[in-house]
Amino acid sequence: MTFFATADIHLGRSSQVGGTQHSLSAREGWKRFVDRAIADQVDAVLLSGDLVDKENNYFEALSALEAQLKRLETAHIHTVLVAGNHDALVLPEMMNTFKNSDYVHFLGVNGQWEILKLDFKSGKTVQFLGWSFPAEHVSSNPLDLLQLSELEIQPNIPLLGLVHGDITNSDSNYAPITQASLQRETSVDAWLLGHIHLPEEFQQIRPFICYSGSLQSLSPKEHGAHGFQQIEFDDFGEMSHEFQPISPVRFEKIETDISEVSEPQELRQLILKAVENESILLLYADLSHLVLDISLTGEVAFPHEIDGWINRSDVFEYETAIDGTHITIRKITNHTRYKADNLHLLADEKSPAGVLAAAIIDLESENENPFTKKLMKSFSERTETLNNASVYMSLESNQKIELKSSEHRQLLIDECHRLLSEMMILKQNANN
Ligand SMILES: [Mn+2]
Repeated sequence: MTFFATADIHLGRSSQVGGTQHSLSAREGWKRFVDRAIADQVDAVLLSGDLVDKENNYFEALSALEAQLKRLETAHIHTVLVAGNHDALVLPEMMNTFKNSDYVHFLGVNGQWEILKLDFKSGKTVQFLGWSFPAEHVSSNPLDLLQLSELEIQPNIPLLGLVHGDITNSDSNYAPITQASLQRETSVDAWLLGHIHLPEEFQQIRPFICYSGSLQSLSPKEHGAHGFQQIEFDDFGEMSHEFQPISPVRFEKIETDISEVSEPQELRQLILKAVENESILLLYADLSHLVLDISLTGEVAFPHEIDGWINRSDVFEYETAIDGTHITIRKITNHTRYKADNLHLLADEKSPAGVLAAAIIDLESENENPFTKKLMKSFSERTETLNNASVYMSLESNQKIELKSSEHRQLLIDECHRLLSEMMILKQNANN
């Protein structure tokens, strides 16, 4: 028996690649997923919430959802689904159309755990357990409400659980689920979670616990391969799973060391080589757009000049293709280090360059000195001010940029190297 499990389709949105392209809409991604389910003649499609992106584009989402659920119905493929925070209010309404359907099963309405037993055409039976968001915000763990003993679970029949919630943050307003509460339910074969858009597998032994991740990468934050989990049960009821990439878009970060570079042409060649070498490793059959963020690393004599080279070049116009996948560069970040003959010697000087050199040494070795302490403090205060600014208030927590202190440190190190290289060049010119 075969099931395709995914979540966070967000019908109504599109992947952020250049201008909006019809082929990269969530709606098209959902259709391709259903094409695949029908072609593979799976037994059921399992959807763990946020199928629809809030109430905007209601009719676009409704028609896209309906059209494909009807195709699945016609192909005698079951769909089991629950609501997430985005579609808590609209999904119950949309499901009215399928109230009497033998193939579409909306579980856990009003935040009540629900069990469904399905007999498949192969003669096998599988049980599904589901909980749906009753409102846009839920601040308690839905697993606390689960009483499996009251739900007439049958032993020795596979049991799959669908729930939307946040395993990453116990203070979340989006159903904070703990790993422990999922692990406790050992009669469940697999927990198929929705909400976090990056695919992740938390536990391989029973119960298998995973976020399938968003079906399609919608933004650069959703990096890596995206798709669905293929769940199989063999004749003995043994479960196996395999992640299947299907997203037409993949955002990826690659790194290239440019220590050897001394002029812009060499930098261009190194970037092209990195794109070519790394891209090959990232391709899969359904991928049409690979969008790269390139991180430049290494030690160079002039980190600040690299910024100028990048800004003056038209590298963002570059486009190539391998096996039908378009490859473009979205962003280049300069993480190069100032190549000092002796940073420690320089750090002993009382000059501004000396202060910077000492700051770099201490930031990199995670030591504190009064200057770096002040830098780190003021940096985190400013980030917090930005995050709490009223213009960003309406963003959801998963859309906000929350920098960890290790990332603060990294940004400060980059900036110190840039400043130091600028200073050293000025000093050199003054001496000449
Ligand atoms: Mn969600």
